[in-house]
Amino acid sequence: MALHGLALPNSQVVLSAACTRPPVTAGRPSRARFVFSSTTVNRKLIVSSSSINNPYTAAGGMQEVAAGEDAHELKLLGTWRSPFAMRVRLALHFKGLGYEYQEEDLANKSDLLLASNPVKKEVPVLIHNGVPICESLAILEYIDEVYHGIGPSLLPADSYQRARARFWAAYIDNKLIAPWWKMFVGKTDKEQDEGTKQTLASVEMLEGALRECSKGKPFFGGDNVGYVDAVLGGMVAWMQGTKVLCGVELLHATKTPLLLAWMEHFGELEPAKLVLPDVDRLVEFAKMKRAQRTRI
Ligand SMILES: N[C@@H](CCC(=O)N[C@@H](CS)C(=O)NCC(=O)O)C(=O)O
Repeated sequence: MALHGLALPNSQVVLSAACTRPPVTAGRPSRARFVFSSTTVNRKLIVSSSSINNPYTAAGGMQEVAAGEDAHELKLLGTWRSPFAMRVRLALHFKGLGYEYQEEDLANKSDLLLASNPVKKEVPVLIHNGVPICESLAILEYIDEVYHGIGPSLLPADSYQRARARFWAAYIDNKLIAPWWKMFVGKTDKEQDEGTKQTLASVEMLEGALRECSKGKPFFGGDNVGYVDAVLGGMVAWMQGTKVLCGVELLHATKTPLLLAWMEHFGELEPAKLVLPDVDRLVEFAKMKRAQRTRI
């Protein structure tokens, strides 16, 4: 089997290959474009450097994605410090999918971002073969569906477990990130105190969620990272910077031992090492934004 490598931004490599096994189709938006011959198909093998030694992707990180030249074009618009963009990047790496990354300047948004997300004008936006998908949780579900069978599934197969994972993902957005933000930039001491109380209560609640979902395994997804891990994973660097930024210790060896261990295991994953920003850099940036009273 001949492989031809092509370097992409973000330390990714696209390999083209000719082989004879049945094609792995990549879901609705792309499927219509593919024409497969019954015996031999051209397809692209997408390898992201993060997944080569990543136990969370099958076949050593090399994934057959689709046939056809334009079968798999993923471009992500994000910012390095956005927990919402980070969770999408993490999920793409967990699944071993190559993508092009475009860093946005939120003070001077690109025409592509404005055209791709005209309603909210926010990152992240994932552009799949020219079609934009907005909202981080919707993006995670999209890639899990479209690339079903490619890399590990993010959401559980069981409907009840899936509903539960979605519940905790929404909880992280509404009950952890929203009050965290209040704690960080609340206009009054009262507002900041309320944010702190809510954030700490939510962290304890998430400790219980992790206990239930993981069943003694390291991740919300069990042995492997899944949807909730990616969603909370986007907040890891922010949580680590919280003590310096807000004077609040979020995790405790006695109150939240499972989350502490989760954070350690999570940080050891190759995708996390690639995607999560340096905490000191994040803290300096956040302090500067807070002093300027401008949005992060
Ligand atoms: N609910 C959205 C939140 C996205 C969001 O808040 N993005 C911020 C960056 S962290 C943004 O793009 N803000 C636009 C701006 O500041 O103008 C999601 O999950 O994708």
